[in-house]
Amino acid sequence: MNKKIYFAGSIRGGRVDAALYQRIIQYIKKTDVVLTEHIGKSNLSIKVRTREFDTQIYEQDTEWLRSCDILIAECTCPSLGVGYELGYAEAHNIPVYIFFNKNIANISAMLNGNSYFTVIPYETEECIYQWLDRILGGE
Ligand code: 6IA
Repeated sequence: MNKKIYFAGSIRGGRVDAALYQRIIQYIKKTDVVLTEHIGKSNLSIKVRTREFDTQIYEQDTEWLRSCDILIAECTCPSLGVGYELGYAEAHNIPVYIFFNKNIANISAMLNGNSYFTVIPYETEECIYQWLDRILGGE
């Protein structure tokens, strides 16, 4: 209960799964705190901004990463930013869970081959929620 969760999902990598991110965030929020609620917003701007604007995002996100209890990533839609966040979390000893829909995508060998990460291939969305119960329940 009340764990701080950093949810990672693609933004400039593509917003095809934005509605799924939103449902996952709402599910986590029933019991815990999501630091990155904006990831699920349907109207999130993916337009490239100034370097200064992106610096603020980087500083805020890495601060949240350092302070979170768990990183949960949905990686069906590949994203450079999410890949970076996964490595950053590993470097800071944050537990990392990576979901991807195995009927739609393959996962990078750099994630699947790293035993630090818990990689969870799923076929139905319901599987995600069953896993979240285990992860958040601390089993
Ligand atoms: O390379 P990507 O853009 O797909 O990287 C996505 C990941 O980087 C997400 O998991 C976020 O944590 C982080 N990220 C990328 N862009 C933003 C962002 N943009 N805001 C916060 N985190 C971001 C500005 C949106 C703003 C207009 C509300």
